[in-house]
Amino acid sequence: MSDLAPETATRVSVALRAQRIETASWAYANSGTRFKVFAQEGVPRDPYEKIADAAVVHRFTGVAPSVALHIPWDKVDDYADLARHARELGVVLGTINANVFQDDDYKLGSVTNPDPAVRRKAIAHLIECVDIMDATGSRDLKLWFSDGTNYPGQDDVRTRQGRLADALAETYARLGDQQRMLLEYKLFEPAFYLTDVPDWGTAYLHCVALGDRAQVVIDTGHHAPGTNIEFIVAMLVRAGKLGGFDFNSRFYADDDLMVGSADPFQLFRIMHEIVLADELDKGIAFMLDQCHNLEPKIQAVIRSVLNVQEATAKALLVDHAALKAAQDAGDVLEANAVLMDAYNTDVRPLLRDLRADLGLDPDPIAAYKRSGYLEKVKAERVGGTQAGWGA
Ligand code: LRH
Ligand code: MN
Ligand code: MN
Repeated sequence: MSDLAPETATRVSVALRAQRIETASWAYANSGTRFKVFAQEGVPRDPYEKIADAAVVHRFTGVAPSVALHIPWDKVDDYADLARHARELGVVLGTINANVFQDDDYKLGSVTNPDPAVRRKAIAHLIECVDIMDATGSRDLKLWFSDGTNYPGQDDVRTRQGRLADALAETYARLGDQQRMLLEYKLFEPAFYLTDVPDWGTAYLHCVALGDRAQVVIDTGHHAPGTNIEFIVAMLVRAGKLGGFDFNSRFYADDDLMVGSADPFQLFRIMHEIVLADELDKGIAFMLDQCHNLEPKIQAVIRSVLNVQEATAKALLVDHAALKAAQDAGDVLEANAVLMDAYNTDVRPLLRDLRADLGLDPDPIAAYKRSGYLEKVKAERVGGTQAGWGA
């Protein structure tokens, strides 16, 4: 039992019940670094099996009912059938991620490539992804471009921005009324001198030019060390342009480690901005974008979902009235103490109660381990696939 006041526990539980965290198909497949992929036993051999693993995460956590796809990593003949398979397992297909970063043609860029034929190929893929969204019922198209240059003078900055804007506009025009475009930025990598969408300002400018259904996505691993990500959250929320998160943790660059593992306090600060703005259930997509190179994958995804849930619970415990009173009084230390009180609260008893109320095991990881699922798939699946990179 949690020792919070009953009204507080009820308020927090109601909000947590409504929270949705989307897992990523590629987290379940083999992945690695530029140097080595460590294959694991029992990993999915096709998109159908990735969705089966995602459904297991939802079964034990109760808050991860959708799974993002990455095209063409998750290419199938019949996407409506894949969506049916997901529904049968109790989940739905979520965000469609376009991959215009792996073909040889994209060496000098995809939608910003100097060659019009390559640009056409890339735009055709983006539009194909919207066709897939129609078949899967997905709301969001998430776009990350590896486009950039390695050397000063290699290509013209403004010309590339124009090509990018044209490609985004053509794709945006193809979206249905209920569909959104999420534009993801990343500081650097794989391009090292110039990246065409390196920061939230660039993404924001393109999204504003496109319209209401174009929104920025924040991948927590895509910033310089020391960046105040919660400030970016606040700015985008204020502008009505925060479409979602790709959650993960980093120490150095785009490490894609389990969210909340490197810096749980940062995750709390991010969720605090969301809760403070009352944006927890207003359409922002909370997605995981991680890979689990060393650790068992399904268990790691469960851990990640729980980490987001714990950070959210703590953010929901911040006493907003006390915070505002301290801020208005200019009481620096009291304002900080209000935040730290919430952060330092042990929310695990509350989460255990919540899960029991939902008919779930209070300890999802223990329940998953007891279920024998991993042993079963290790026996059944031979020759799992790689998510797509790191070979
Ligand atoms: C790029 C990125 C982007 C891709 C994913 C696999 O680093 O974060 O979201 O789609 O990784
Ligand atoms: Mn990402
Ligand atoms: Mn990334």
